[in-house]
Amino acid sequence: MFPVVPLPLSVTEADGSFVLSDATPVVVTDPLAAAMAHVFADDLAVETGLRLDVTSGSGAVHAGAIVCEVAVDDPELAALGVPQGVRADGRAAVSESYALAVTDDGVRVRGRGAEGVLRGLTVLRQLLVAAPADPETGARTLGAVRVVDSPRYAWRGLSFDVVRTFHDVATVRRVIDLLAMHRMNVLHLHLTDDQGWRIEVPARPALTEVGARGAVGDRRGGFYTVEDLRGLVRYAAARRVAIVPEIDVPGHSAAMLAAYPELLGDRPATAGERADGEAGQSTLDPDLEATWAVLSDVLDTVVDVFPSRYVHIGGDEAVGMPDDVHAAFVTRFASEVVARGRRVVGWQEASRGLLGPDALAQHWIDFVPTDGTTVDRSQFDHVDPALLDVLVEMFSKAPADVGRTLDQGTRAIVSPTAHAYLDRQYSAPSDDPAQEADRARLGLPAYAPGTVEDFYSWEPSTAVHALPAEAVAGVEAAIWCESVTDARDLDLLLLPRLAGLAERAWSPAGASSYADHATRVAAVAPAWETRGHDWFRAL
Ligand code: TNX
Repeated sequence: MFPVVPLPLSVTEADGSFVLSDATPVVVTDPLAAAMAHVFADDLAVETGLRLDVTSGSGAVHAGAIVCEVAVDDPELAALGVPQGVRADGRAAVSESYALAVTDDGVRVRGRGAEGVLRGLTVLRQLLVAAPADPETGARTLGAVRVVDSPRYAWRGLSFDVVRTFHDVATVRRVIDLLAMHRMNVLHLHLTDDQGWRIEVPARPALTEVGARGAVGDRRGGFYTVEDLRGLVRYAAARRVAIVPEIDVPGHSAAMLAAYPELLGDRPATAGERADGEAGQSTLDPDLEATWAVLSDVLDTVVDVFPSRYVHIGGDEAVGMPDDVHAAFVTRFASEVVARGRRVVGWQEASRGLLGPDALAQHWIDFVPTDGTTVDRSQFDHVDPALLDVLVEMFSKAPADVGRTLDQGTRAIVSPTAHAYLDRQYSAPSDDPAQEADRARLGLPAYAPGTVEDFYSWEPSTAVHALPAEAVAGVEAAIWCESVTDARDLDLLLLPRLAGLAERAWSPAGASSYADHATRVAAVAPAWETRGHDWFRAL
């Protein structure tokens, strides 16, 4: 068992070993790799207690060290080919490739880009967490091994709802740490929704003064200042995680409408923040220029704060909005993003507007029949009957989104709810009886409960009906927080299933069985625990 998640592309174990101690230096031959080495040394100290010094040096022999090099033209790494899809930060998709060698002489990490060095060092961390430690010195013995690795998909993300429950900056950092630990590279921040507006927009203080007050139920509201967000962007970038900000319009916009009630125009809908967690029925009026004036200020802040190549425009569940009005809204908002030099991501419903070949559509709706038969209404038992007709009508249109996506040359991020929505209840008990109460509480009751394996044993290239493998640009999990009240709840839904998702996105199809994956997850979980994360004990 190789104690690493996701499983690397190629692992060759050999004879020999290397003992790593506080005296082992990390030698970097490239200034770009130095930042990566510092992040590694800090994380390693947290997870193992080992404190390593980072020094710069040449690529020559450094016996007894961890040598980090960037090797853009390395033939072995070049031969690995190109990961599928796009990088959210616009960097070359190949640059996460790396080779890691542990021999009797030391450790060598060669990345095709600086991020390859980081990914390789992250694998080294997991090996060290699992390696036997000398009880006196803390030194750890690594078996000789050679790893050559590259991700399957270039975009490996998590969509994180910070609206239904407001998560503070420290919690967001911890989520970034978890993503980086599992070699994921996108944090999609769902910053706006019916129950709250979470991004400060200096030109429009009402958005947060009014729109950020609430959350679901009586949970406290909150928002991130521009400085908070800049700090998170830096923190994530140091771990080669891109933050993709989402402004979710024209539906899910009740918090924005609470701040600017006049933007509702004459739509037949209810304004005001919804505290109950259901999708609001209020949508923005696209005929009002004031709508676009506010959104223009919002996007100016978004592109100022987030360097990400992509901006997520939402576009989902515009309950009650006529199709043509929704499509025209998405088209115009998307063009506003493009006018600011960025590319567009939208939920799959956004494909009903004009997105084009540079954009991505995030396909998630997997609970409607694709054969033209009617939607099973019983699965929406929990929904307010007054809303049900409108929801069923809306979801009935979802199967046609695939054709609309492909016809425009738009590629897809796949997030099918059955395999990627982490706010799904656990169907099997935890090994820890104390977690049974959590199991009953956590996850949306609207979804059928799922196993941990459901998040591992699926195939992204065929998961969306009628979507061809080559149209898949990436894989994203999602954690919606209607049922999540605090950071511990968040942990229990993220872990261990995020690890399954991460491996699905990184490792080749069929590279490992679920049983082997589960054993490896158990081997990496001590690092979660050392970092203070609880996790749902069901592997
Ligand atoms: C649907 S997924 C939504 C969210 C909810 C989620 C609950 C999507 C694009 N919209 O507003 O939180 O279901 O799983």
